Amino acid sequence: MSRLVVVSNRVANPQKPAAGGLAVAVRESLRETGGIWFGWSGRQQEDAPEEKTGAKVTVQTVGNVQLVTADLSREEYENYYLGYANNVLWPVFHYRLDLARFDERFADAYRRVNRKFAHALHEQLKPDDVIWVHDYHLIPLAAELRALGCDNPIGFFLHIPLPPPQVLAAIPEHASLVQSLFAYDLVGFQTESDVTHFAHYLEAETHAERLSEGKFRGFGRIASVAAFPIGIDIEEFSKLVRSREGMDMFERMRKEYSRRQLLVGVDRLDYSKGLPQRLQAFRRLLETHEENRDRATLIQIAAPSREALDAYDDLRCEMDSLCGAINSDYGELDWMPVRYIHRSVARKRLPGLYRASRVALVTPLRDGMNLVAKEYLAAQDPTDPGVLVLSRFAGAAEQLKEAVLVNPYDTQEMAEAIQRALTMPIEERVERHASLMATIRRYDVHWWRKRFLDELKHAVEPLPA
Ligand code: ADQ
Repeated sequence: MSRLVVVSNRVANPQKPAAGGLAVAVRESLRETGGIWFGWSGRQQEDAPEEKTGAKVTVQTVGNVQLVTADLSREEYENYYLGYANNVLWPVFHYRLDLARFDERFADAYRRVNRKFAHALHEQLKPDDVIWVHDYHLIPLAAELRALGCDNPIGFFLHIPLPPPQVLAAIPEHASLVQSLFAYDLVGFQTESDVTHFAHYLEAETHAERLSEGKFRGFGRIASVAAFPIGIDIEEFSKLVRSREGMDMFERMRKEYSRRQLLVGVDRLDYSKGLPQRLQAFRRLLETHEENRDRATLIQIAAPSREALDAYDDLRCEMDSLCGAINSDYGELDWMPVRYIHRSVARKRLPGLYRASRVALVTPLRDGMNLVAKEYLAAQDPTDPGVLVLSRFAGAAEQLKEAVLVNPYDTQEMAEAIQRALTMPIEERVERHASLMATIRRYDVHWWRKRFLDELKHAVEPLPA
């Protein structure tokens, strides 16, 4: 069996419990075949001229897996990571052209770091390795590897949305970004609408030709393209629900909020997650459905994220003031409508919190998939489940049709949807939950990994004559 080489921005120890879909899938695939997990070490070195060309690489062996990490210089961290990845690709791919900062130095650093990573990785490769590259930080990696003579199968999976051509084309380097995707044998997106955006881009902006459903010839290569909606590890999550810590947390929350109805939101503090819009809708709910006063409590956990960027700082201030205003306008001596926690919460505490919550608010303005939506469903008691209120603009909405779908930009609609979720009869809750569970069970993280790697194998088979 071929060795698997996974490349992602950050690397995690495969023997430690994994947080999130990517880490679970990677850990499992690597354990099975052995291999390499390559990425940024998370460290910044003082700028040094020799680091402009070669990467300082650290290799750590964990079982049959080698964790290979490379440092960034301070300049690379600023221009590649903060600059191009998080000030250009992240906002534009989430349709936020207003937040993008186009700067030639960012684009230059992006290419340079991808080239440097390709050199460092190339030295570690064996001829029959299968390479799986993840996410927007590393789009040109395969092109750089091909330039070094690498002809291994290489697949790419984009965890975030791909915007429509008119938005993508605002990036000054859009043509070379898309061209570099053709260096992969397989390009995977989260949803069918991302695949459609890609196909429309090719039609509008390139001479690439569609050979068959999901197969394109362009720039001298053939690339397969398909949607692989990422899932969660249902078994692992159910174990967390039943664990002592999971049950303790659930009991504690249930006791604490026995007179109340609990709503929950769990996100990274990111402008794509629609947090201010969610709070406005919750405020509207209290305004227009007075029976929820002194009764509904929203616990919003927002893990700090990318704090070095101004847009995130602005969001933090906005959230502080929105939560403060709701609590001071509606709070009572013994009831605060919003409990806002600007910290990350240990993963093992999430299932109990989810299970104790009658409603989950997963209302991003744009999201590649959103795993919190799936985790919330997996944590419910199937005989008395809570209700998922889900943004129609989360990738997950393509699969989770029985959730209460909302437009997060429409405050009134969202307030009414929350009210509907809070008052939904048990029969309807049970029915919706059962269908949603069938979907996330079928399309779990194991399905995702296997389907991607199987498709990658097929993608490199020669076309019939
Ligand atoms: P993220 O934007 O990070 O991921 P998401 O999928 O919701 O978004 O979350 C990933 C994981 O982080 C989940 O397992 C969740 O439990 C955990 N998490 C989130 N907020 C947390 C908090 N405050 N405290 C503790 N844990 C928290 C990107 C894309 C998504 C895509 C994933 C996977 O933006 O659209 O679903 O990758 O492909």
